[in-house]
Amino acid sequence: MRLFHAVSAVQLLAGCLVTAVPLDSSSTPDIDIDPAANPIDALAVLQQHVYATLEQSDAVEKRSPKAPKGCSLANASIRQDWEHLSKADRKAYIKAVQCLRTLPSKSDKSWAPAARTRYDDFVAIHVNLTQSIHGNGLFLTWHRYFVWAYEQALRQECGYKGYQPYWNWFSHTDDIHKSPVFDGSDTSMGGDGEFFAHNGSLGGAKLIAIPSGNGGGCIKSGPFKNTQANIGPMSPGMQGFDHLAVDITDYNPRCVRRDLSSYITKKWFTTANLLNVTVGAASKTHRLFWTEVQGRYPDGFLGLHTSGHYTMGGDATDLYSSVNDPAFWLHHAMLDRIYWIWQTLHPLEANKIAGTLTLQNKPPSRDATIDDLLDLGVNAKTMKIRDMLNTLGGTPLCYIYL
Ligand SMILES: *[C@@H]1O[C@H](CO)[C@@H](O)[C@H](O)[C@H]1NC(C)=O
Ligand SMILES: *[C@@H]1O[C@H](CO)[C@@H](O)[C@H](O)[C@H]1NC(C)=O
Ligand SMILES: *[C@@H]1O[C@H](CO)[C@@H](O)[C@H](O)[C@H]1NC(C)=O
Ligand SMILES: *[C@@H]1O[C@H](CO)[C@@H](O)[C@H](O)[C@H]1NC(C)=O
Ligand SMILES: [Cu+2]
Repeated sequence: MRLFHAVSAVQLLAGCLVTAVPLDSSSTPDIDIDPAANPIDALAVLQQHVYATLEQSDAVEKRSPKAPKGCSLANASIRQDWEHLSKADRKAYIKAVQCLRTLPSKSDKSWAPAARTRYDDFVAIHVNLTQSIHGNGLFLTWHRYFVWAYEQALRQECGYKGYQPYWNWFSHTDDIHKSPVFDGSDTSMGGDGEFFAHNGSLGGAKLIAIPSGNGGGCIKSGPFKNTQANIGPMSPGMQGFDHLAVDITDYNPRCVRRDLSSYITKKWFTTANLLNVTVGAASKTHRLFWTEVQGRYPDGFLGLHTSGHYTMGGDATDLYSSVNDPAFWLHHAMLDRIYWIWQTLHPLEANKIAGTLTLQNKPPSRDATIDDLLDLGVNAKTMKIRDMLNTLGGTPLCYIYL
């Protein structure tokens, strides 16, 4: 059965039968995973626990149904690992993304004159709101809604029949060039950039130096070879960009650049980091989870989220306009998956949020509440954080990860 394709290896590895996590448990769930396990296997064990927990809560809900919410485990859409999609399904996704990068923009021309395509509409709102959707209490739910709205646009405006796939960060960490997401084949999201001599990247508020890889220039192979960006870059972490854009009024057509980094994947996409945020010390409260996933830059720790951006390198290292890289969405779906795994395993913390309304609380602002609004501009109607806390909430979210 497809759901548990890794089941036998995983059960051996876990050394125990997978049982559902008690629903009223807020403390660290009792999941015993060998810290020496391969991170892909560790993640598969976590996934099984999550699925068992969801089945259990689904059963509880069926016994004492409240108001119908229009979404259940049985009819939720399923977001899958890029590697588990058939080649035909990958091509269908790629085709829809290329369609969005061709359709005309719907944004107000006086607000975002640099936005030319429907894809740019997503880049533009992200750039415009950068200071209020990162390093704060909106970060996880705003990006969850952002990915959802993009998935809707692919389906409704570009005829895509599937759902948003994710890039499993823990796969091909020894050599990211071998990942089916980045191998440059016609079923990838494009390969590395052309070689461009540069002096690495500075990540994590410019505190963490990352060595150059073998790229740095335009994506050189695959369906997104030389693909065009129109907005940004404003603040790239990679060195060597000649023109920096001011804002979304600054039309800057150019190719999307990459510098794939196995240095990052080997260093940070590890079992220890995965387990810490899902079942370990950093999983105990929402605040701990959120801060650990974002990174502890002064400690030299890039965190899972920023590591994904710096694995791609190039345009994806720009806090403002990283959306230009078409693999942005596969990365953010993976981040959302980790959030979903953590939420399911920590039900008493799952609906909490942490952080203020401003980036690293600069300038200082009040704490975010779950009634704060998530603005996606022309891409979707404004919703509250509370509507984005449950991927099976049905208003409008109704999906799980596999
Ligand atoms: C999904 O399942 C729920 C609960 O059984 C039901 O109320 C809802 O109508 C279903 N939604 C769709 C779109 O089938
Ligand atoms: C964002 O848009 C508002 C208008 O809606 C504008 O005043 C502001 O300067 C923009 N900021 C950036 C960084 O684009
Ligand atoms: C290259 O980057 C490193 C690390 O940030 C820095 O120490 C060095 O001065 C840089 N060299 C040049 C030539 O810019
Ligand atoms: C786990 O996360 C905690 C909380 O942020 C941190 O102090 C600790 O160093 C992390 N452990 C590992 C092994 O990374
Ligand atoms: Cu972002």
